[in-house]
Amino acid sequence: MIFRFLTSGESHGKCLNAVIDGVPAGVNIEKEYINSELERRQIGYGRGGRMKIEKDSVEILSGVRHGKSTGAPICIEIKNKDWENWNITMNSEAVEDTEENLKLIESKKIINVRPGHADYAGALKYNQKDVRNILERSSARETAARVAVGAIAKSILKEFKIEGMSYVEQIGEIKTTITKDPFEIKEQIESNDLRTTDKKSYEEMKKEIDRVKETGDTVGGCFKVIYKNVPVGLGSHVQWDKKIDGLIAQAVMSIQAVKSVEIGIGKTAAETLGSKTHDEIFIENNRYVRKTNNAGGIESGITNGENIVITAAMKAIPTMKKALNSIALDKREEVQAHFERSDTCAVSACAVTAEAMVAIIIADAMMEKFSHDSLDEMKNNYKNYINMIEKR
Ligand code: EPS
Repeated sequence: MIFRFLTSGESHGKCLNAVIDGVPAGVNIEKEYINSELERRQIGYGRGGRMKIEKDSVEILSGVRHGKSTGAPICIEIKNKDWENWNITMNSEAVEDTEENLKLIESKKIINVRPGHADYAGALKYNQKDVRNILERSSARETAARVAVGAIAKSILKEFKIEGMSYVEQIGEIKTTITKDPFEIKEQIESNDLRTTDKKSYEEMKKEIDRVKETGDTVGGCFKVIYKNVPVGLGSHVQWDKKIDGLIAQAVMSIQAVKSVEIGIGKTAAETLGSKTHDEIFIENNRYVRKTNNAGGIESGITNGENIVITAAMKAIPTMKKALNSIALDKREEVQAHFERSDTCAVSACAVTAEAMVAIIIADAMMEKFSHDSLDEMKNNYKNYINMIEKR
């Protein structure tokens, strides 16, 4: 990968960070734009009390000068406002062992693992007595850093008019279907706090979240991510690790609580005959056109110029008031799983994170194909390539 990044930070730690390497010199990197993306992730009917505390905002610490990338690694930081309530429990240094401090730290210790979370396997793998040491990093709070990184990837894509969007397609069993080009209703999607497509679905989904919340349960759902104006020829058929569908699937599946990722018609392909699966090619006004996009813009691991269409499913969050049967680690006792403040539903936030992850994969593939030292060089190479393929 050329566009590489790592994140660090705990859910109730001081901050989240990311170091991003490979961004070409000369890209406009605007703090306001990154913050607007962070805000999109924070909105969401069904989110818990934490979102009322946080107002995510990024600090750019390196790699950007007067609003433009220099080609050097970019370091970003997002402060956790909730840190002020956790600075004793989560401090990186030893805290004074007063009775009050010890009592507080003990009260935040977790041994009752939550089925479905990283708690059990993580505590065993890292040999941790306090499951908080696993919970803090496995928390989806980390996705704020990914969205900030995704905003930087999107800033590169903007230069090539590549545009993405996402929407919530399903909450629990409530589904929405759209017949229109989703880009045409982008504003409508962005203007409701579930990021879904129409008023009727919105009201039904909201009702479902309220109902689930009342019972102390949680609910998941499905979302779509779509990118348009992606050129033909990103990714490759020649090696397994160059196939862009595989890279996208890994990137989206890596988001906390995502359980499936489909491209194009996805698993429906199993029951669809070849004649109805593959997108036929025609010539209209001297251009190659397709009337369907069942492939979701990718054939044999290479983008084919159609919209990239991804559907992913997010499971219901495993932190539940209606606690599940579980065990207390090291005590070998059956107990009720741990509960602390959490979200009832975070599908709309997950969709924004997935949009960011896909932007990262597409930006990386663009840089691999068109070089990445400077934006100017990248643009020249892009132009030459487009001229070349337009003659075919
Ligand atoms: C999360 C639990 C909740 C969420 C959090 C993810 O946090 P808390 O335990 O502090 O209430 O709100 O999500 C975020 C903080 C965020 O920014 O998305 C979890 O356990 O994954």
